[in-house]
Amino acid sequence: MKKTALVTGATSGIGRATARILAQNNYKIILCGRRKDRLNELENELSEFTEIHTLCFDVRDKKAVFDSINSLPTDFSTIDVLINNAGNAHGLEPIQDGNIDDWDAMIDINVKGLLYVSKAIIPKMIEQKSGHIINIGSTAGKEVYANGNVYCASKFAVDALNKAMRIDLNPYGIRVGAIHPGMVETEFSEVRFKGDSDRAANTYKGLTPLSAEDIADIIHFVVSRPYHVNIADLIVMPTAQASATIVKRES
Ligand code: NDP
Ligand code: 8X3
Repeated sequence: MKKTALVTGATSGIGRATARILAQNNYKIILCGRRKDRLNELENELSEFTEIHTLCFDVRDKKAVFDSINSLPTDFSTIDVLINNAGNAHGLEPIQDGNIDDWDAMIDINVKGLLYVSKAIIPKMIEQKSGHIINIGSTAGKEVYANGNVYCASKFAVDALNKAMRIDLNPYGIRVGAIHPGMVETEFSEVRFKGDSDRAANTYKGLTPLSAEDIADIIHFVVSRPYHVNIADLIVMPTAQASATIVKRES
């Protein structure tokens, strides 16, 4: 029987690439995001391969999260795989200059949003006595870097929640694991720098960053392991990156 995967942040970057690879590998997909036009576009594209359902909600909106997930039609209501991917960085300033709205956004989306979606789905997985949760963390959740402050804190929280979920859900046979990417060229830097494309492009100048497809490919590998195998924690960086701040760039 086909498995069903719910992907948050499916309208762009890592989430969209993951939805594509899973759709092409026989999963039914629930695509989530706020941009309805992009959800519709991707639904059209992927319907060639599999059954697709879209859910348009903001992960910060607790009620919308629960209403959306509870509205799933029966043929999509058994979620086998949850990809907790929606998230972003907002700003890159020293703590004393940080914008409080940016802080709220990162904590509300990357931490509380991930919790709301998980809380809406985990009881169903417990009932099913099966499920696989992939939390998208970051190297920023393993190592703090200058000006990363609140984004790093939000991803350290994802790292902690990933470990905590694995412990709490262990009695129910639910697999939980995190993937922590380094530099991946997506819309991430455009969002972080609020549409400043030059600054965004500079992030990846002189190196070959990871692509969204590189991470999606790994997510597909992780979710397609046999049931007794749980890849618990995986850090993936471009070859040019050795740590958050040590990056080899060609001039
Ligand atoms: P993108 O900006 O390309 O994609 C972010 C996705 O998150 C979009 O689909 C967006 O959809 C969704 N999203 C953002 N805010 C919300 C919200 N409030 N409610 C619902 N969905 C939301 O970035 P990436 O693909 O790079 O990022 C995906 C994940 O990977 C994030 O968690 C990020 O922190 C993590 N990551 C990224 C790295 C990178 O270098 N790119 C490295 C390490 C981790 P929409 O706007 O339609 O709602
Ligand atoms: C995204 C990677 O280096 O901007 O999580 O923190 S980084």
